[in-house]
Amino acid sequence: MTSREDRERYIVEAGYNTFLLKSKDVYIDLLTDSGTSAMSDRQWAGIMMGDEAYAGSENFYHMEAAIQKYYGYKHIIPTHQGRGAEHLISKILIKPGDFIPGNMYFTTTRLHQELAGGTFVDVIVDEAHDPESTFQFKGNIDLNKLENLIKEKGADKIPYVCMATTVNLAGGQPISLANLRDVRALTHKYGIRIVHDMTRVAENAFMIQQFEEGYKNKSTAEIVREICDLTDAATMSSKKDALVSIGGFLALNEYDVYEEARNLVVVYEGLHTYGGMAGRDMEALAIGITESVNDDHIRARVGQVMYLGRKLEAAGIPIVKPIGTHGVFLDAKKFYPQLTQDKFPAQTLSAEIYLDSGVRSMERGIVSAGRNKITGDHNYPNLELVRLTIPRRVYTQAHMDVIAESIEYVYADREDIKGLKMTYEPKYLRFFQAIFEKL
Ligand code: P71
Repeated sequence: MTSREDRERYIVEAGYNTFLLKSKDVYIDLLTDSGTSAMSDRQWAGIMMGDEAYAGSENFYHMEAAIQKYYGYKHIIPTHQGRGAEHLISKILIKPGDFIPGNMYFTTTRLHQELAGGTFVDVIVDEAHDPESTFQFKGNIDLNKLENLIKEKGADKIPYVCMATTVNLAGGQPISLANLRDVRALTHKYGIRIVHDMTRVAENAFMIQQFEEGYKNKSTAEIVREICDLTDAATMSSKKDALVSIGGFLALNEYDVYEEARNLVVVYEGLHTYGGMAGRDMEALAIGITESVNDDHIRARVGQVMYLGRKLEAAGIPIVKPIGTHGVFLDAKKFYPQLTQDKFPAQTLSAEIYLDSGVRSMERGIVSAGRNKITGDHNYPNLELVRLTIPRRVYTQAHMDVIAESIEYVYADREDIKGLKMTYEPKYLRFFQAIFEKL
């Protein structure tokens, strides 16, 4: 624990950017659920069985078998984490001038699409951009937006649709299977692939089980498989759903694309049987995948997020509705209506929460959205959010109570807040390293 006085110093030294705080100065760490979950006794036992051979490690085959069994994809390329897989698939499938529709952007995903010469186009349903809308499947793709784009640009300019389960920047919102089946039918009609960002697929499957008609008697594992079977390829950051500290993969059903990826991975990541992962980490992943689709685990995981969300809702704090699966997202525009978006309301709020209690959160608003690659202006996203992200199997309900109490204090003190100005801005993914000063 730290004192308020300590934290005043630390946040200035970190340039009001929670990415730049030292972890030792953080009390409850809600920056991300990425690589921060606790591994089980079985996973730690698996770590001891690492086969660190350069080529053909036994652990690779265990990981490959788990992916094929639970997710059903045919060919697997390990990568150091999700963005390694995004890099490879973007390089292989995107030509300069192409368009990549997706259910809302993700920072690293869109950047790799742009670096490959493509342009990301958001085709998520309008409800996803409205924090007040209680529509249950805000991750859904708007079929009219997608078909209009295909007609306007031509199917040959669209190498794939990028479909995420769940949608991180919308607030951890799920897609429904009914919607995915419609997207599948439409993309078949035009001969377009679906590439699945399956980073939080088990959490999405759980929401389908709870809220989509016809799924309450299906297991999370069965629903996960049904989602994957409707897609052609997948990128995975195993650091989330799959309960490991590091790792990812690219999964493919088309042999030709696999062959190219298997060749390219040796340039950027490592040999195709380790791709940047240690043998022991591939073993932990094989076991983590099995645990991630366990119904009791996923109910407890999402249940804890819901617990925090309901508490904040009951206290009248403006949050994104419905409550998502990996965190609770605070609506910074409503929290600080006095701040225009260029005063970085969400960045300001995440700093104020840290100052109050040492709870670390993440900005997901104008700083994360970056600049328009043609005009150079800030992108002004409708969603200006602070994410309180819950790591899996780490914190107790008592921690959730402390977090809620702190947010209530910060909310009570909201009136005097003046916002921030950015004094240093890196070229890529600026939110990681940008520096701010108090206005
Ligand atoms: C999260 C992260 C980690 C992160 C990444 C970028 C900025 C801040 C934090 C990573 C994801 C993700 C989705 C849906 C791909 C990646 C990249 N999320 N897709 O939420 O959520 O995976 O980090 O393993 O490279 O904190 P990677």
